[in-house]
Amino acid sequence: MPAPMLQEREITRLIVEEYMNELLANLELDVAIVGAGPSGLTAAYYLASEGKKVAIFDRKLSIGGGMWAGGMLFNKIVVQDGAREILDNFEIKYKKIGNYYVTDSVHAVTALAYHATKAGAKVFNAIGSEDVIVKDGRVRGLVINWSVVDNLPVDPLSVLTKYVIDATGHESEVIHTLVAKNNVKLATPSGGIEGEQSMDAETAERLVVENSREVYPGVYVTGMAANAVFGSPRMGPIFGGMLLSGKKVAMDILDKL
Ligand code: 48H
Repeated sequence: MPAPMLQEREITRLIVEEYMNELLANLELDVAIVGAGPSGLTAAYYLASEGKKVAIFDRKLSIGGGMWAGGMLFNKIVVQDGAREILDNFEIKYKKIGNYYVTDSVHAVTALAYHATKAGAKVFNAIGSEDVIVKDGRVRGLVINWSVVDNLPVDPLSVLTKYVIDATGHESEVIHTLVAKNNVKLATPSGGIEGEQSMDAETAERLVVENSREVYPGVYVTGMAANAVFGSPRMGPIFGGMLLSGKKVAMDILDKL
């Protein structure tokens, strides 16, 4: 009998071998991004486009964060004029209505993910970050674990990185863990986490770009996490700030690498 063209053992071997090769190749990074929402994907694209070694870890199986849902599950998003160039960089189609650009959220998420990964960023989905490595007053690595083991006593693994970006959205999880476990002072007015304020789209969109910066040696905040850490308002379903914020942290880190 001739050997079958498709062999289960070979399919399994290819998946295991290729995944492990990629994991091994990403144990030392230029930038580890936690969270594959709009800000994390945008930062990944601009960093990877300059040849930097970038991996994004998202604890969910599907990436895109809060962008899929548009506003209240109406899957459209609104972007302001200042971020139109970024829409164009990602080849995102939009409709211009007055000063606003309206696009489909599913189209926008898939375009961000396509261009970030095409530029060379590696997405590890279903892997969460549960801690960081801190040595000599600087974050130097990320502690990662399968998100499906959430309630099991499974020790994590770690990756070394020159920079970590907290792109975890409202929860700003990387910074919360950093502050909870270490006696650290952040580059915020109080030295701690200021906490997110109620909605004010105009102020929030302006401040989210300003707030997108290094908040402790080796860690940047971007997107909603930046406003949560620096005590600024939420903005509702306008997404230009997320894109501009991701680009801003990427450019700041590129200056240092
Ligand atoms: C791995 C993690 C972990 C972890 C979380 O929420 P996101 O979409 O984040 P942003 O900041 O890029 O975009 C925010 C936007 O979606 C939003 O919520 C807005 C504009 N709100 C305004 C308003 O008024 O409500 O994505 C964060 C991602 C998600 O995919 C999470 O699964 C992931 O981070 N994540 N991944 N390890 N510890 N924590």
